[in-house]
Amino acid sequence: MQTFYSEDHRLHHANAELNEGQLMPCFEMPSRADMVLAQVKRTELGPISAPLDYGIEPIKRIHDADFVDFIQTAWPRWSALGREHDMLPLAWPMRRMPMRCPDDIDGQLGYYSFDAGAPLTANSWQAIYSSAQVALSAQAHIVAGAHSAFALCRPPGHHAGIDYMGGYCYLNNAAIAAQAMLDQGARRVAILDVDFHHGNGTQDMFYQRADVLFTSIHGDPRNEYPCFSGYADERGEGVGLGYNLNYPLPAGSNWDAWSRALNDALRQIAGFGADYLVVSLGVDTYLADPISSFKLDSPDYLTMGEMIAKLGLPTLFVMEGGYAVEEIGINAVNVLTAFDATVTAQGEVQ
Ligand code: SP5
Ligand code: ZN
Repeated sequence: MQTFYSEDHRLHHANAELNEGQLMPCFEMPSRADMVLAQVKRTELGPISAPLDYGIEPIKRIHDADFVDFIQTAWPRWSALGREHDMLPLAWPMRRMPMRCPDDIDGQLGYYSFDAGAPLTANSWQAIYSSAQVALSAQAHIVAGAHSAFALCRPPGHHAGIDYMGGYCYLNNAAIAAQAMLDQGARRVAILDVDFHHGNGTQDMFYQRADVLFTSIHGDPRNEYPCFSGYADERGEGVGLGYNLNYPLPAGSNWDAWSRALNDALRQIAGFGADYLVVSLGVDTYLADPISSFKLDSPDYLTMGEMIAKLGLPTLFVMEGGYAVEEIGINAVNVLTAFDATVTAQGEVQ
């Protein structure tokens, strides 16, 4: 399996995030991608390529243009005010307030985010943009005929919606890739989000559409971030009704419970008739993850890769969360090596 990766991810390294009422060092840090890349090399998963530049258009196919312009230009506006520390929002529009975009940078930060979990720094935009290009490049590899590809994206993307960032996410790499597949002739794309957190941003993108089936297995929003979406009764709207499938699971869920949800999601995906599968690959379901509460162990990720491979679909893996830095590489690459081994054993085209 070919990996796509950009060194630019290092340009995004924020100082602090708010967790349990305290500012603490960001869990989403550059060493995460380093650990995954090191494990890709160690297991000889396949070649590693730098991304090509597909420009801003494929990003604006799925994100609101004003939102993208805002992230791109936010830092110069911030630093012009003499501010040199990370950008964090201050206030958010709330129930019964008018949804009007203010002029002020602090107001706009709130308008274009849903939490304080997506700080922007001086060079974040370059990292964010390159992360999206990594997903687009891996996607192009699959559209050109490869059976699989791994987009080692950082920062991650699945919490970013049409016009908002949050949860360490700015541009929704998986959604951008899925849309690019459709724009090149795919009729249907399925997305399987296995990150511990609900992929609220990806759900937002495709909620009213029937050409993308979104499935997500995650911590129950009654107890877990992102707190306000991910319930099982969020099933899509209009023509999209029935094409959004959430599997909220209780804290402490182990492989038994988790894999039952996966089996069901895979059955739904098989019946959907997708041309491609995009996997939002978060490994924060791991038992030692510092911000999550599932109990998957490293060998479970092998079984996960095997089960996904049995769908027989050309599959794009997009890196999302995972904060047990020591094990993130082992767990993510376990999914990929087991996927490859299963495909080979089945005698499919590689
Ligand atoms: C991409 C990704 O995995 N983003 C995750 C962002 C999570 N940010 C908030 C973490 C809060 C952890 N504490 C929650 C305890 C819930 N009761
Ligand atoms: Zn996550």
